[in-house]
Amino acid sequence: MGATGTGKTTFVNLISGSNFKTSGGIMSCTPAVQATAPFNCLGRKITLIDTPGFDDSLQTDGDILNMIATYLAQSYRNNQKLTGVIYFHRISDVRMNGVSRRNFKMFQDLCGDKSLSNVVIVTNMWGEVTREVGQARELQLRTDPTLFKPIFDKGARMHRHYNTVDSAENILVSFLDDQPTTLQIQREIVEESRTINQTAAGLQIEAERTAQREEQRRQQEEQIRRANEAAAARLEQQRRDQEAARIAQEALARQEEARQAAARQAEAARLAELRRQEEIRLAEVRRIQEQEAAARRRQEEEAARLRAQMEENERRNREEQQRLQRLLAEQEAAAAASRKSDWVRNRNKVTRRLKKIF
Ligand SMILES: Nc1nc2c(ncn2[C@@H]2O[C@H](COP(=O)(O)OP(=O)(O)O)[C@@H](O)[C@H]2O)c(=O)[nH]1
Ligand SMILES: [Mg+2]
Repeated sequence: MGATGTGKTTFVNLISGSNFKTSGGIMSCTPAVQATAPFNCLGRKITLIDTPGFDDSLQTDGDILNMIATYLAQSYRNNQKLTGVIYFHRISDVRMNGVSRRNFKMFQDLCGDKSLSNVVIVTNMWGEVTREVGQARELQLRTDPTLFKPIFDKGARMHRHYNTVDSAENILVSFLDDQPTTLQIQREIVEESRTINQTAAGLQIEAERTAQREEQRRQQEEQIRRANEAAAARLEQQRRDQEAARIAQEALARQEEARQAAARQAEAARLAELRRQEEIRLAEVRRIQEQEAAARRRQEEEAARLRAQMEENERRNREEQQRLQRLLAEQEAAAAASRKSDWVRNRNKVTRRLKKIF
């Protein structure tokens, strides 16, 4: 067992002479559990069982578990016990990534603690790293409690594989003294009559699915929350923009109002000035008219006074004339009685006076 691309099929082909398809890239090439034909090795008849990894590019973990579990359960029912289980790990991997950890977890759930003394962790691809780096990583895999240490503590072993038949044989040799074992999933399905989903591995997959769904739900909620926040922010921005536009509009309206008020004021001042000038002009006209009227009145009064004076003069003249006529008549009458010369003199005198008057 082991993650896709860790060299399981290559190992199986190398030691068994099989010709199972290996993968050259990220696509997995072991679509199903496949057993080699029994082959002779180290004086024993051996059958190797190759499995796909729990990170198949085409099948779900559930599908792969179904295949492996069904195969193992059937083997157990057929009384074909397993002598050893190999878990492959590339020493060239810089660290144990998520895929490797998930595969290892599934591997543990399939085996169970009781089979760990039949388990060998095989590290391969040693040619890809320097000896120092490889040794350091091997030590870490052996001693880090988050890596393989827990299963080593419970009886599992570790071997290097140098991609040679000798190296592969050495690994198989290490199983020669082991008693055949029953894996946990075989017990769970055959002896405890659990469905695959009820096995530890099945429950693990279900827990992962639930965690995935939970994570998806959380991400969706997060997306919705972000979208809502973005929408709220957009709305808030729109509201602010509208508010700014409203304030700007109000300011414009106030400016326009002030401009109109100033224009009205200026117009009112202009009209008031016009009115004032008109009033001044009218007052001037009135004053001139009054002056003219006064002059006319004075002229009329003067004319009346002159007329009255003339009338008075005429009246007086008439009276004087009458008086003089009377006097003349008296004198004429007296002349009859006085000297003619005197009368003549008097008459001449009166005549001169009359001429003066008229
Ligand atoms: N350098 C090196 N490459 C290997 C070794 N074993 C497998 N490979 C290569 O790793 C790739 C994946 O191998 P494969 O056996 O299909 O891996 P599986 O998916 O675990 O069965 C192939 O290109 C192999 O040629 C090894 O021991 N050393
Ligand atoms: Mg394979």
